[in-house]
Amino acid sequence: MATDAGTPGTAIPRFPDGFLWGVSTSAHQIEGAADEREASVWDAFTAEPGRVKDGSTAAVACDHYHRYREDVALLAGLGVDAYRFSVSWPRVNSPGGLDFYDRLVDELCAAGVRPVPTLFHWDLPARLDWLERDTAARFAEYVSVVAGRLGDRVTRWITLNEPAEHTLLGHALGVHAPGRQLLFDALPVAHHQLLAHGLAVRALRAAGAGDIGIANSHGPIWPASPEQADVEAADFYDVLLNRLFAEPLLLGEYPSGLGELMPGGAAGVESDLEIIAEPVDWYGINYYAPTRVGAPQGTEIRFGGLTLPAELPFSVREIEGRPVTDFGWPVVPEGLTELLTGFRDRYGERLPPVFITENGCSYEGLEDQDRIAYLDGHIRALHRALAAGVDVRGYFVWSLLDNFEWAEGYARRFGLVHVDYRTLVRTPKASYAWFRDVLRAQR
Ligand code: IFM
Repeated sequence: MATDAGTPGTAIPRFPDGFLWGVSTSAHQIEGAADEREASVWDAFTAEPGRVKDGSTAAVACDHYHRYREDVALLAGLGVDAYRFSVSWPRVNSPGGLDFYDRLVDELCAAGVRPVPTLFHWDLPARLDWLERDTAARFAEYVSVVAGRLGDRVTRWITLNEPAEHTLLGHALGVHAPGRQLLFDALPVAHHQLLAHGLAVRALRAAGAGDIGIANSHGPIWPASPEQADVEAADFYDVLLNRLFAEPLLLGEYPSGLGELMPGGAAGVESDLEIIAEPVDWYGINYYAPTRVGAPQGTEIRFGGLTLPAELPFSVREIEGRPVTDFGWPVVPEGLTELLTGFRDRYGERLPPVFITENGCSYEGLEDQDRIAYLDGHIRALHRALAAGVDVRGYFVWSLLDNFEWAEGYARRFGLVHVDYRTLVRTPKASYAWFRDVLRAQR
């Protein structure tokens, strides 16, 4: 399939020397071995009937905990420079938990794959709560422990994964763990995660670590029409998804009006913002698709597997005329160029070098030509952003393996490698061979 960002089959343009190519996963989605760690909020959530569409849990998932050597061999075969995985806080709290990451990091280093751990990817220990400010301090303590153990071999760190989605899906809409439907009362969860990020940056630096970033989810927001009401609703959504999580970090301030809604009010969060804006070495962006937003329509909205309540001050509309993934997400490669050039224009010198820490799509099948077309189009779109002067240093595909896709269970397959959840056999898909060849051609 040809996309307007390029044609699969023609060579992908050359990226600069030193550009980092990788793949991503997260602990809860692949590790399994749930009985060998303390409980996370996701264990409690998935145990509740109806929370996960296929009724599944991540108790076994891909059993990566026991099969990590096989998975590292898959990474080596793919030829990636780096592997982004996450460290499970509940596992680190459990006997032998850190030993696992020690072994994984050793195995990666021996295979010539650089480990890039994310320190929080949604699997909060069940006894903690992001509504509590103290969780940020607990996070920094945990980060110090992990850095103390792995810091001799890990040179690049990611503090948090997608605090926006964790706030929105987990605490505002209740479709992810811990399942709260607080709508705008979920804002303290955003603030406490951002504070946790800043404290973690300080803890990592104190442990001698450099090269620190975050993986934030971002996308262009398209107004449903040029009508003022649609444009205003789109701007508001842009604040919630993009600016609320970028600006405290990059500018040391909340978008206008939001500081007042945070715990302690605008004056109360001022000193926290100094911590949150602790400089990072690079900025990670997870990109999947743009969102088209219009004025509220007074009815529930079904969108990408979500049901959004009618009382929200915006409505999410379909992007028409585009292919969609199995998840129903539109395939819009040029949205990545738009996002990156838009960020560069908006934040200028304040934007550090960027890494795309996630990009990918869910499709069934081993002959996954649709995934190849998606990745091909997005890698070309990324190259266009580079050519337009955006300082992008790396790109990670989501995901190495098919895995537990949160509230969707095992129904959505994002992997370059197929996993048979009955036998746990891994089978590289056509996209694995394609990405391997792309990487070879870049060497
Ligand atoms: O699987 C998720 C991942 O955990 C966070 N980013 C989006 C992916 C696809 O939904």
